[in-house]
Amino acid sequence: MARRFATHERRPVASLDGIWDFAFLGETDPDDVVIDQLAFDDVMAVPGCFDATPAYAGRRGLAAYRTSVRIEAGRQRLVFEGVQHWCRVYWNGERIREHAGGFTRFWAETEAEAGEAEIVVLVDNRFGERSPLHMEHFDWYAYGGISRSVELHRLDPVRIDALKIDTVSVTGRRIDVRIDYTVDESGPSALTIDCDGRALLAETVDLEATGTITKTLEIPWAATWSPEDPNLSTLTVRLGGDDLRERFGLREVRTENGRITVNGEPVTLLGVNRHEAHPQFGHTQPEALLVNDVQQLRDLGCNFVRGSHYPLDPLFLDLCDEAGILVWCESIGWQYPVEHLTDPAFVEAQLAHIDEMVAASQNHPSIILWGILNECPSWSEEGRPVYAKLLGRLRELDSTRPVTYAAINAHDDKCFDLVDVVSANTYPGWYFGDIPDIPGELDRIAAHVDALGHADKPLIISEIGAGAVPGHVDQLGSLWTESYQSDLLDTVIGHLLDGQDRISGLGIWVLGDFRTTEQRDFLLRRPRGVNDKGLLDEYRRPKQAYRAVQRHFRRK
Ligand code: ADA
Repeated sequence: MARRFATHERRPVASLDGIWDFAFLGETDPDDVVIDQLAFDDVMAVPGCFDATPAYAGRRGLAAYRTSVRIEAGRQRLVFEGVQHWCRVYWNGERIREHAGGFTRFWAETEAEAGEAEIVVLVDNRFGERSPLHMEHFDWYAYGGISRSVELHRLDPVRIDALKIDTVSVTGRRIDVRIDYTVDESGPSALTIDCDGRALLAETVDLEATGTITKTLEIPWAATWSPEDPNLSTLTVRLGGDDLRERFGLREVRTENGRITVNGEPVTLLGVNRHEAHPQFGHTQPEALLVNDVQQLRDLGCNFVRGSHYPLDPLFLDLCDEAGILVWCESIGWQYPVEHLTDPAFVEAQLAHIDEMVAASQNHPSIILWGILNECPSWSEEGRPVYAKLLGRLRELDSTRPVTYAAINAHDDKCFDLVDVVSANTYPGWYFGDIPDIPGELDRIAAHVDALGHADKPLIISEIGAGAVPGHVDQLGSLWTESYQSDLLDTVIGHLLDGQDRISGLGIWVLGDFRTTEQRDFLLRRPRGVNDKGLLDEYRRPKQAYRAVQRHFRRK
């Protein structure tokens, strides 16, 4: 897929992005589909979301995608960057993989003869058992389709499956490198590691059927990555006939004395939440749109973005690495009820999703925080073990970054002891109370967190905002006007930047408007079927609040 660097030089990789054959099968059960009898009567863009296109707008059901490709004999790996929400993959009619949950990379493998291969993917965007991570009443529209890029890799008998690069010491310019591999036959193999074109290591290693190689290496020439000066390095690993390149930055993230530090310097996070949604493309993010979003983040003066509420497009993360924008990367979740959290199938699906999220994103220096389960029952006794389990998995996979979750009600939360960073979503002046009370409410949250014994943990207001119908104004500045939203955010940021020093992070809800299904009661109702708390409308046109936020952020 389009990245800002080539991930392979030796391994043959073909992009399968383009126009695929398509059939919408509606209510059909995937188990009833006879693959060679499918009638493909339409076409669809890959990547793309079929239910964002005019012909299938808002449709839920099963869809079939088909393409074909000429291949050389050998082991083939189909790499999917994201399919919404469930899929089953066929290679020349043979079922080779199922996957549930969008927004993360997974792959399907097979041995194949040379010639033409037909790939069929059944894609289901319905809610139900097959898709335990999705719910109909998320406050965003869960689009369906092969929403991110697809590649075909031809594999060597030696395969590098993952590469993790961690900074051990910024001043000592030392990194830890972990290489996970699989081989067809164990035995000796050549390993070389280069960084920024300079040879770091060349040796022969004895490979088991599957294993991990770890090395601590020095890169004396490498410059430090920081938000102000985001220097990047590229590591190339070659093992047997395979290779893998990853980009990284030398930097350390810690939490100390109630602050997040990057390379020892306390940072104040000033930014926004961001959904990957567009009225015409759904969750698919054309490159031009990603560049647009990063430009607007910079123009606003943001140094921080929260990926709400699922893992972000890898290319967006590349652009954040380059721009020095700090990222909160979060696994999928939105107000799941207690019954979800106590369902073992749900917990297993969350764990698999977290594994995939970390595997795909762990080398981005911009990611400084891992998050889980937005606004879920961290207030309940039943929820607590699930929070402990998922946060524990994150720590196990990556001990170099702090972990957090956004609490729906900080005053009633039971899991703050499990995180490194306490994060609170709050909507004073919108769902509760008047604008003049906003500073008071922010101070009360901070005092409560401290009283619970967490004064040493950084505190972030991970969401705050108000709805504004684009273009709507009146003399009163009433609810849903652009001026109401703008005044509210002006009060919030004014207080956070000048009225207190306990809260050191802000994620405004939200960068851009987006389509939603949330329609429960009066205030939750979304005019135009859109969550319109954006500083931009859904086509990225600024509202009044954009300028108000920009004024504050830029002076910092
Ligand atoms: C919540 C939630 C967001 C969005 C927001 C709102 O706090 O985390 O996803 O739904 O409220 O607009 O009400």
